[in-house]
Amino acid sequence: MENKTARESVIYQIYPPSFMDSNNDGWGDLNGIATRIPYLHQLGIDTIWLGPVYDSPMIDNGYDIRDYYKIDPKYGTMEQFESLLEQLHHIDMKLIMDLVINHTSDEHPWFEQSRSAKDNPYRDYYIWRPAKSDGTEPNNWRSFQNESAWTYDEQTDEYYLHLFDRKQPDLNWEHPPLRQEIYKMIRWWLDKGIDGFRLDAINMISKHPDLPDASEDDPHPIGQKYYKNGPRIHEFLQELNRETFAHYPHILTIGEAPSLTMEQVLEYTLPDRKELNMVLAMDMMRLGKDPHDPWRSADWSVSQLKESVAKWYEHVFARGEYGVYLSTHDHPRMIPDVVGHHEHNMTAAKLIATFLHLIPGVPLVYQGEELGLPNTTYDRIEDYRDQGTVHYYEEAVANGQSAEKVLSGIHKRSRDGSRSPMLWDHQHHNFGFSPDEHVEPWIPFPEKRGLKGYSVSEQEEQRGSVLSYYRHLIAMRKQFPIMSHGSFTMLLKDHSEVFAFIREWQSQRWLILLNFADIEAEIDWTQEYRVFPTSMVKILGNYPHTAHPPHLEEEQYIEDLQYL
Ligand code: TEU
Repeated sequence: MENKTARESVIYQIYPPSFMDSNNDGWGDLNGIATRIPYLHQLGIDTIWLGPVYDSPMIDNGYDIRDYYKIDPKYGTMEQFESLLEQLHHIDMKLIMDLVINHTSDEHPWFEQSRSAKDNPYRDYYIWRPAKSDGTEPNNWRSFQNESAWTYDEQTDEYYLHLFDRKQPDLNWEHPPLRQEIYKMIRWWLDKGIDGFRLDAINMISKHPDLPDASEDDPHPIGQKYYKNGPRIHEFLQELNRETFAHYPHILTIGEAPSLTMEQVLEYTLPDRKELNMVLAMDMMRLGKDPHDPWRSADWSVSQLKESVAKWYEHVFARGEYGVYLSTHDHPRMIPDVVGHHEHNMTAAKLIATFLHLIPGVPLVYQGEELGLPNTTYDRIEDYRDQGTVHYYEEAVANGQSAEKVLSGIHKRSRDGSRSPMLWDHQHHNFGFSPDEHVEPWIPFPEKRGLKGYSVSEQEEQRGSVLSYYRHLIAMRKQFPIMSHGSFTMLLKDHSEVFAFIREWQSQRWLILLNFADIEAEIDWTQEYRVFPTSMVKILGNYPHTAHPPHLEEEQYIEDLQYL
């Protein structure tokens, strides 16, 4: 995709199990998504990133693929997929799919072959090693679930590597026939006319060939320095690009590649390197997380957020693309972490929305964020669905920690926090998630009484809702290129609560002031204010009745913005 178009887009992430169910099984599906196209259209987004909908045993909600060429029956059929794609294209919306090629499900036929015998032709599609001479695992790497990254398989008396769950064995990219199979599959999807991919865990596909032991003091998960951005990663990505993406010039490829230095970001994204169009700026999501223990929260400050935004801008913006986001299906929703001390969630939701859409980078909106949904917490472990969460709970309780304490960590950090179903219609018992309102969704809704005002139906009716604010911000991006192309200058660098900056583009100059504290902020303008010598016009704010051009009522004013 050309840079200009990529940079101007707003991407919306659909997490398929939780978006919309059309057939009353409590599980989101493709036809459900199709019924919500008008909603997506009105929101104004131009690209959908659809989570994995391939055939899968669903131990990781589809990130464990059994058949790349088939739609999972829980989601529907290939015909339904094609119809959805066609309907989206009809209104000029793009669809990118999740591409999970670091691993498959252990139920993928390749793995079934691979594990059956050492001399099976598929053996080297995966990474097998014998035990060390002392009988222990081939090395001390830990998986993202914080177990050993190796599982022993009796059939051939060897271990296979899995960076994620034991039911997600890692593919062996060192093996050329595997790579060719992957390229074939990617071309097959691109030939269907999809508009690109979000590449899952893509910087982990090249492992250090010796698979060495790591230091036990390394950040979680131990071993990552030997497989993140490994020795052959760029060779693999350039080959992948040459064999697939290069033949489809209008597609968009977004890499999920955690823990990159800025130099590494450029290696993945500089156009002349011919690898990916952009990567996701993930380090902001690490704020508030203890690097050694994913279940512990850490203190974070607005200054860290400033550093991260400035760093990406300075090193990448002029030369490559990157995506910015506030939450995904892997992270708790950001509001409690970032602005938990705010009394008014909806105001806070608009604050972080303004942040997301006004900082440099392509914004990715995760479903429900446009409603200001808070993070979901459950009081009983039985209500959690994420494997990693359940493993952690069982292990911690078995090690003598109190269930209450473990749950309180889970409340802050579990991936399920952002996975409860969309709230479409408050008049239905199940918020319109399934047509039959008595159907229970696969994961419970949060406590009902806390949800007043959050549904689409309520926010459609309510002037000044978070939903209307998102619609507005997204429409503004189309109208004002400054939001995608403008330069960025940080102001008030040392202020501990206020995030202030200027964007400039051609003759426009915007000042963005974000107060992350829930009290009024003191600002010394003597230096910064001088760049705005003439009168300023307020064009957007998250408090309804603060200053705006005095001759206009708020409502008229918001409408008039269209014509600014
Ligand atoms: O996540 C990969 C990833 O990089 C993880 O670090 C992620 O941040 C972690 O799971 C958070 O706890 C991707 C998908 O987004 C995730 O849903 C999958 O479980 C994972 O890959 C395996 O496919």
